[in-house]
Amino acid sequence: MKITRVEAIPFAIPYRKPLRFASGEVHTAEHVLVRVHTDDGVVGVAEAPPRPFTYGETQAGIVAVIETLFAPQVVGLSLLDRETVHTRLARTVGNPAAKSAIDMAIWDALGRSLDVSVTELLGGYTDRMRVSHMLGFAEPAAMVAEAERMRDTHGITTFKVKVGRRPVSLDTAVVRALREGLGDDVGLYVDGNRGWTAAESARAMREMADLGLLFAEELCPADDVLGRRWLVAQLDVPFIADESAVTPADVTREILGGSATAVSIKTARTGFTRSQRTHHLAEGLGLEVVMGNQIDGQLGSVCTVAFGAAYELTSRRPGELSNFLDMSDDLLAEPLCISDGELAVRPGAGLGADLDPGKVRHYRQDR
Ligand code: MUC
Ligand code: MG
Repeated sequence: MKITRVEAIPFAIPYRKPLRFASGEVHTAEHVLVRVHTDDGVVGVAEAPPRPFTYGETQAGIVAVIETLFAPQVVGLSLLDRETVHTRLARTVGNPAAKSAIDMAIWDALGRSLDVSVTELLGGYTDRMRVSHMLGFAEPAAMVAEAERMRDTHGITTFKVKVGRRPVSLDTAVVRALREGLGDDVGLYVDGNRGWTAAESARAMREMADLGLLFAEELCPADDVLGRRWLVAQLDVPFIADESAVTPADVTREILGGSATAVSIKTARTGFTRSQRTHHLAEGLGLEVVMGNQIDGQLGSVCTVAFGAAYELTSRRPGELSNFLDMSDDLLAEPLCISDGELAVRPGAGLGADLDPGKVRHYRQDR
């Protein structure tokens, strides 16, 4: 179970339609495939999605930091040395997606070595999650049509609506159209990706007060410290910290400071080892948790559901597991399938996600 090699392979797969939101847009999944090899011939896999507009990472930067800094720090360790890996990688600041992909590929390799699933290794609470779909910016009619398609094709009945445009009525009109078009049985929440001021956020939430929202997420920047506390204090729904709370220390700071009342866990940026810490912290503090989506491909979504299904708290709310549906293709040999509004944990050891070697060859960008 000794780690002998860590590969970082850049690949690019276009989206059928771009995802647009207040802090950026994504047209192509320019991710990095990470493979951790052991001396027994086991290979663990995970993917790192760079999000330069949120965390400063780029595809080339992820490859470089893994090859030059992180791989040499983990080669020679055992798959069981996950805390040592975590401590060594934590010596370098930032680089959340690069660190997380290494961590998750190690857990995958460990599960494969022991012939148990990652979900069982983590906690084994259940084997599936309900799915929430993230709707990017578009005209109201197009967003309602997309939500209806997701409901009718995949049984999805919870939607996270991207907001944060100006004037705020652009977005409040969309949320109203979704509620009127889809009825009271669907769950709706909004994510501003820091696009509004605190005052704009408060106005928008007042305009949407009759729409039965489940949550509000990152409507304004956490760095507007007093404005954000003022906003969160007046809301009657949980306010989710997403990009403002990457580490457990960030979560503690945001929650105790009154700048959020719930937390998004994204395995793409905290892997499994750190996501466990955030989960335990959230449980101890009594926080709502949503398993978030960093615009993950299928492999990333496999990781999210593997973690989310492992605990009662993370599987209580629908997880954001469906945006890979907008990609034109993927690397998995057996594609993921969302049906009746649920995504099941992959059967098999580790993450249970085998890659199609032909697709890896086709989409990789380094040869
Ligand atoms: C989200 O929840 O904010 C947008 C940017 C990112 O990093 O994740 C997405 C979704
Ligand atoms: Mg968010």
